[in-house]
Amino acid sequence: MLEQFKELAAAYCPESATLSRGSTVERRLSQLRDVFGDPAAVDLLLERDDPVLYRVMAIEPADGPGDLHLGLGILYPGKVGGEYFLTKGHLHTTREAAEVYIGLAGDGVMLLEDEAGGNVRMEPLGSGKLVYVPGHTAHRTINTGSEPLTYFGVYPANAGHDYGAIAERNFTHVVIEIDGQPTLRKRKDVFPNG
Ligand code: S6P
Ligand code: ZN
Repeated sequence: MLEQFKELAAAYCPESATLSRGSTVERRLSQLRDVFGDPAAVDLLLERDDPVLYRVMAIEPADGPGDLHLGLGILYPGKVGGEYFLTKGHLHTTREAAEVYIGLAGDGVMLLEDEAGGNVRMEPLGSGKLVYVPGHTAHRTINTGSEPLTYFGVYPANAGHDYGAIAERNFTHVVIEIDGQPTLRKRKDVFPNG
């Protein structure tokens, strides 16, 4: 596990915010079209370009279910339809599995929403910031700055990712810029049709 962590850290180049090796998942704007509140604004942007919004390099643990799983995320800056670039967001398949996010560089927030949708909050994630994601909590990363936001996610090896629930109903809140500040708002107040 320690060797794997070192391998992951060594593959990350802070200057270029890229990964030199490893299995990397890449998500482009077109793959998140319906995640954003204004898909028409996404389509307009897609006429010109389909940028990579984020990359995740994951290290699978070799030591079984008691081990930890590591993900290194790089979320690029940008906006579409008034929303910052963001990740799809997910719950863990093993709902009680928690996660710790360790911010490495950039500025951003995490949107946390318990499974029932009753407890919603936004927590800062950026260089030197830590975010604890309890079990049963949907989580999405949002880049609110002008540089790539990079972070480690550390979670139980048996956590798994459930994207289905979020794809069906999305988060109930969005983070948009108001008076220059990332601000949490109810989705239906910002995107009545979204
Ligand atoms: C995994 C961890 C992160 C995310 C990454 C991308 O549990 O939370 O590594 O995978 O932020 O987000 P998403 O929602 O597309 O997996
Ligand atoms: Zn997670």
